Amino acid sequence: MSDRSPLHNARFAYIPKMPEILGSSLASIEAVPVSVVEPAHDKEALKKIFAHSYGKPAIRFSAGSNPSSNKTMTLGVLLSGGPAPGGHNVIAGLFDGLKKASPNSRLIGFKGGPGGLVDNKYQEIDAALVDSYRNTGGFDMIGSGRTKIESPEQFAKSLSVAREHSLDALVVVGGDDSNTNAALLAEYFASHGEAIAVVGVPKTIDGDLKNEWIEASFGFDTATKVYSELIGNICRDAPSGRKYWHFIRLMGRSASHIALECALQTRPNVALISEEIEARKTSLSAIVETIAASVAARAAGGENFGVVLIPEGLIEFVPEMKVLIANINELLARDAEAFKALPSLEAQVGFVAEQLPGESRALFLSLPADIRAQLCWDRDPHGNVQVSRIETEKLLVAMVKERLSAMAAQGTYKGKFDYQTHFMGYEGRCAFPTNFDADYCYSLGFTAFLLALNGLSGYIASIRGLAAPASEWVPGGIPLVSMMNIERRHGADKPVIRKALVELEGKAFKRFASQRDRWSKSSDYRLPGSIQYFGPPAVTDMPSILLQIEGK
Ligand code: FBP
Repeated sequence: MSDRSPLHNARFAYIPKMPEILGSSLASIEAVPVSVVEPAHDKEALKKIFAHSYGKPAIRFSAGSNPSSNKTMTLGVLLSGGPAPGGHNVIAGLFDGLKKASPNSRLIGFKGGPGGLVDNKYQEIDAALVDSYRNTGGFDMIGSGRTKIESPEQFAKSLSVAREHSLDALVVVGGDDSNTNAALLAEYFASHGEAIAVVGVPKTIDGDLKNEWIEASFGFDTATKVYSELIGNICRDAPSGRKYWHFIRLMGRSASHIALECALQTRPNVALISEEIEARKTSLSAIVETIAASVAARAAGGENFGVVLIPEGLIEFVPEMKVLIANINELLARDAEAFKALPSLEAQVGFVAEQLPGESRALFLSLPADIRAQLCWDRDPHGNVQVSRIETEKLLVAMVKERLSAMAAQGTYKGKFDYQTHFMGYEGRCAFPTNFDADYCYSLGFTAFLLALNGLSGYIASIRGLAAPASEWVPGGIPLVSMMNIERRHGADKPVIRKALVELEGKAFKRFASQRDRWSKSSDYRLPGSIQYFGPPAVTDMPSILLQIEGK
C-alpha cells in the first residue's frame, strides 16, 4: 500500500491511551488473585473435561512486584474468526509488552487462524511489521480463519508446533468459538505436562462475549458506529425521498446487541430484538403483524416511509423456525454423507424436505425457495448456521407485502408500500478502529502479554471499568472455563463458551423498550454521523451507548 490515504497515515501516529498501571515498570506490576470464578452452568461436566484448568481465580494487575519481569520469551499469536476493528492493536500491545520485558523476546504470528497453528504456517512479527499496522483495521497482518481444533491429530500437531517454536505462550484472539479452542488447548497442553500458557483475547463485533469481567468484546464499538452512521444516513434519506421502507439486517449472529445499540443510536421505526422474540414466543406472522401495523399507522399520517432493523440471527429465535433449524441441524449431522453425495443444491433441499418431521416440513415448504436453500447451506466449522447468508430481510418484506395487501382488501390499510433491503455486516468489521477500540485493543494486547509473563494459562484478558477514561481501566484476566457451558453442536454435546445474549431485564433493553412506541409513529431519527478520530473527546472517545448504560 504505497499511496495511503491521509487518514491511514495519520492513524499511525496515534498513541493509544491505556490504564495507568500498564504504563508502570513491569517489575512493579503484580498479578493478584482476586476470587475463584466458576461457570454458571454444567459445573460437574466441565470439571471433568477441564481437570487441569477448572477452579482458578480471577486475576487483577495491581501495583506490587514481579521478579521475572525481564524474562525473554517466545510468544505465538493467532487471530481467529471474523475480523473485528482493533485486532492489529492487540498484536501491537502484545509486541510492545514483550519487547519492554526483553528486546530479545520473539513474537510468532500463525497465519490464517487456528489452521496456521496446526499446519505450522507462521511469520515472525517484527517492529517494522507492527508499525505498518498500528491503529488500522483488518486482520490482514497475519490473516484469520475458523478452523475448530477438535481431532486428536489437530491437538497433537498444535502441541508439536508449539514445542518446535519453544513457545512460552500462545495468544488466541477470538470470539466465543475461538476462545473455546483456547480453553481446550490450554487443558490439552496442561494435561501433557507442558508449561505453555494459552491466553485468550475477547474479540467479536457481535458483542456477545461479555460478562461481569469482560464488559465488551473489541470491535463492537467501531462496527456499531459504522452501521449507525449508515443507518442514520438512511433515516435522513427516508423522509427526504418519502417513498421507501428500508429493511436493514444487521450482523451479530445470534445476539441482537448490534441491533440494540444501532437502534439506540438512530431511533428507527421498528427494531426487532431476537431475544425478546424468543422470550415472548412470537411467531413469524406476529412479527409481520407488528411491522405491518407500523407501516399502516404511518401511512395513515401520510408517511409512506420508514426504517426497520432486523438482527441477523432473528430466524433462529422465532419458535417455529428454531425447531425447524434444530431439525435440519440434526438431520445434516446424522445424514451428512448421504446429503453431501447429492448432485445439486436443489436435490439437497428436496432431501431435507423429505426427511423433516411433519410441522417443520410444512413450514420449510412454505418458505421462499431462496430461504429454503440458504437454510441448507453448510454449517460453519463450529456447527453454527451461517446466518449472515440467510436473507431474513427479504423474507420479511415478502410477508409484510402480502399482509398489507390483505389489510388493504379489508380496508384497514391505505398507503403505498415500496421498499429497499440492506444487509450491513462486512462493511464494519475492518474499519479503522475508533479511538475507544484502538485504546482498548492495545491494552488487551498488553494485558495478554502480562498473563503470559506470569504463566497464567487458560485465561482471557479482561479490562474493566470501560465506561471511565482509559487511565482508570482495570486490567486482569479470568479463567476461560468460567465462561463455558455444554451445548449441542454438530449433533453432539460439546463444551463451549456461553454466548451473552441481550438481557431483557437489563437497563439497555428497558431504555429501548420504553421509547420504541414513540419511534414507531414519529420520524424523530437520531443521526450519529461518521466516526471522528480527531477533535474533542466527547466526540472522539464516546463509548457505545450499551457500555455507557451498562457500565454505570
Ligand atoms: P466472530 O464471532 O468470529 O467474531 O464472527 C462475527 C461475524 O461477523 C458474525 O456477525 C457473522 O455472522 C459471521 O461473522 C460471518 O462469518 P463469515 O466471515 O465467515 O462470513
